[in-house]
Amino acid sequence: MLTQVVIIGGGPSGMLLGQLLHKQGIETVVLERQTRDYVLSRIRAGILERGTVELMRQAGVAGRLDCECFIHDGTLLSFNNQCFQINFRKHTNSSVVVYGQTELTRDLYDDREAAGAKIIFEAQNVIIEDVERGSPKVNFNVNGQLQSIRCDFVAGCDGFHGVSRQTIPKSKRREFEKTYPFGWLGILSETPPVNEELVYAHSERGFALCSMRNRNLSRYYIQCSLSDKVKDWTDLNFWDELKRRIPESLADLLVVGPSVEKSIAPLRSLVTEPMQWGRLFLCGDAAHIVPPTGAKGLNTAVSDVYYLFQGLIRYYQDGESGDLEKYSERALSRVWKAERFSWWFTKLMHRFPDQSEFDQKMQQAEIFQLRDNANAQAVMAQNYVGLPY
Ligand code: RFL
Ligand code: PHB
Repeated sequence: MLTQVVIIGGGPSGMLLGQLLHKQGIETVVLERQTRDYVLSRIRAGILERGTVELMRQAGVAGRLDCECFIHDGTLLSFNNQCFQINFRKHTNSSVVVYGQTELTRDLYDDREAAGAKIIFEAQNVIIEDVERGSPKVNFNVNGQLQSIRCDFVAGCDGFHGVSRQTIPKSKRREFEKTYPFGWLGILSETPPVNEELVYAHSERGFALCSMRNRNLSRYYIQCSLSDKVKDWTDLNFWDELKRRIPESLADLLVVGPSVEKSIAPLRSLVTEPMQWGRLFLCGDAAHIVPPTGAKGLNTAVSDVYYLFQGLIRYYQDGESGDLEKYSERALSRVWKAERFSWWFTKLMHRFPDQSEFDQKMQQAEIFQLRDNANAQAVMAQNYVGLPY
């Protein structure tokens, strides 16, 4: 098989890159390890920056998103029983939208299928070769048969557990990592959201987040111990704990119901440098991870897609490889800003096991600074709605 760009990974970054390239007449093959149903059953991001929405529009796949998304002009922050708003619109003249990653990925799958562009599900044992010189070759197994594709470039969009990052020799890459001593236990429930805007809650019992997907689908998270198991958390325990962590006025309004999904995710910050090795380019979670507190993971994956798309377009349309050579530098410059914001917001809102009373007072002082200081609010709002590309 022969193509222009092989995209490893059919998550949101791989699918969006594929769609953008397809619209410009550049041929791609997407290799996805899982089935379509499996990918679409993973509950992940819920908040999209404006830049993400714009790129979906540019790819011609924002029809349903534009109709069904919810625009959020601000978010609530709470400290124990006190609650205040960070107003995005006032400070940035911008907003974010609520639209689930699952739905975004479904839209991208539907469009790719309608366009007849190639996607191979259940592609096993992907091996990437010859990226340093000549044309790369990607080998994989499907239905027990070995196949290979020759191409001009490989986009490694295969997430944190993928093969692309590992393909870059250890001597050619550096990883900067921080793990956090807690995880997030999340549930999805077919109940109306407790509040119109998201609520990020700092409490003595740990962090909690009230989010949503639509008018009758809520997503809630609580900080949990890394040793906790999903089966140990009954729905009843979850709701009880959530109520204790959010302001009483909201706890009184909380509508509870059976969970339709429940999972635990560890929190991690990770950046790989550089994000390119020869003709292999890393995109999204394959290159970097943020803790979910700032809602930056998917949005940063999308900004990588933007820079890589620009580079590939210049190459194919103008014969210029300069933008491709600058890909890693450009992407990383924005990645580190998102990493900083996610790390800062995570440190501010969670209880740490080894935290002193002094540390707690510092968190409190900083949260009150956010409450009282318009400049601090503006910085938070600018980062939350997304820094420019
Ligand atoms: P993905 O989504 O992991 O997709 C990678 C795809 O590659 C496939 N794959 C392979 N395919 C072929 N061969 C291999 N060897 C392969 N290895 C893996 C996988 O099956 C998969 O389909 O990476 P991508 O596309 O870079 O997208 C990144 C986002 O998924 C991620 O950053 C976000 O979900 C993070 N995130 C959030 N981001 C936001 O911007 N806003 C949010 O509100 C938000 N909330 C979250 C989140 C992540 C969470 N978890 C579970 C970590 C909330 C949570 C709880
Ligand atoms: C979500 O709705 O899943 C969500 C929203 C905001 C975050 C993280 C996750 O910061």
